[in-house]
Amino acid sequence: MRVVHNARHALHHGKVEMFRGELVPCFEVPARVDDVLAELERRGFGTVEAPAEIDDAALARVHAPRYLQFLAGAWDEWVALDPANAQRDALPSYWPIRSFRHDVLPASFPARLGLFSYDAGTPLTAGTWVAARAGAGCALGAVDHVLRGERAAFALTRPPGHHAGADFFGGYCFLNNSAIAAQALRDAGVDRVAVLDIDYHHGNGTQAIFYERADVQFTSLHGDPHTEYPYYLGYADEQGAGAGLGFNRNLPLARGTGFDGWREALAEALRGIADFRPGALVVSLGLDTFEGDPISGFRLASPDYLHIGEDLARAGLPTVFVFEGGYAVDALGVNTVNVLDGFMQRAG
Ligand code: SP5
Ligand code: ZN
Repeated sequence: MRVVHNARHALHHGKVEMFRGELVPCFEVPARVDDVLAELERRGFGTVEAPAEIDDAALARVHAPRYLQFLAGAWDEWVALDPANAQRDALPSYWPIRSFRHDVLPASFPARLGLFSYDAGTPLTAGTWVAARAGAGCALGAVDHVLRGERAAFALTRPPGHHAGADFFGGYCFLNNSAIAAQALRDAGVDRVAVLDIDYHHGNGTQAIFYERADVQFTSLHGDPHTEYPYYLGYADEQGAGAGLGFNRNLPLARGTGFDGWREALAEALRGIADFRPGALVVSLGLDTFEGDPISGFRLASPDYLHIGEDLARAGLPTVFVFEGGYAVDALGVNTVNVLDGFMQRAG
């Protein structure tokens, strides 16, 4: 399988995230991607390559211009507030929730930081924009391979993307790589694109981006938002709106779910995808469903990921895999490559 790897991913390295009143070390660290790359090499799996230079127009097909402009200049604005900020991550502390205005763009940088975000767990750092932009390039590169007839391709990048909406960051995500991939497939002439999100956390950003559209179907398997992040989206009754009604599907599962229950939900998701008759599949590949994940609650074991790959291959669709979450760094390489390996074994 072709692997498009973002060599600039480590330019994004947050120090801390806010958790229960404390700043704790980030879970989303550069070692994650390095571990996957090492396992790809160890198993001689795939052809690893760098992405081509990115066309920013592909970002603007998914993200709001004022949000992209903000991200591109955010670090410089943060340091301009106080030169000492160069040593600190930028974390928001104000949010314009219900009754506040979203149309006004305040001059204050901290005010705009909050306007364009939804949690205090997603540090913006000196290299965030460069890393995220190159990461979107990986998603586009993987799309190109599939458009040229490859059975599948893998965008290996961080920061992840599926929590990022059209104009907000959060959940360690800034640019929605899976949404950018799905939109690029549509723009290249694929009539219907399915996005399947198997990260532990609901892909609220991807859902929101495509919620009113019938040309991109979104399906997500995730921890029940009643108890799991991102809490405010991902419930089973969210089925799409307007033209998109019927093209959004959430399959929330209880914390503690093991592979048997999870796999049944996957089968159900794949039946809905088959009914949609898509021309391509984008998989938001989170590995935080693993039993050893430090921030999640499912109980999948490393060999289960081979079966996930096999089940996905049986859908018979040109497939773009996009790397999302997964924080048990030592097992992340094995689990990720198991999915890809199981897929290729079954895909032939
Ligand atoms: C892409 C992705 O997987 N984003 C997940 C963002 C989750 N952010 C909230 C994390 C809460 C951390 N909880 C720490 C529990 C320590 N026992
Ligand atoms: Zn996740």
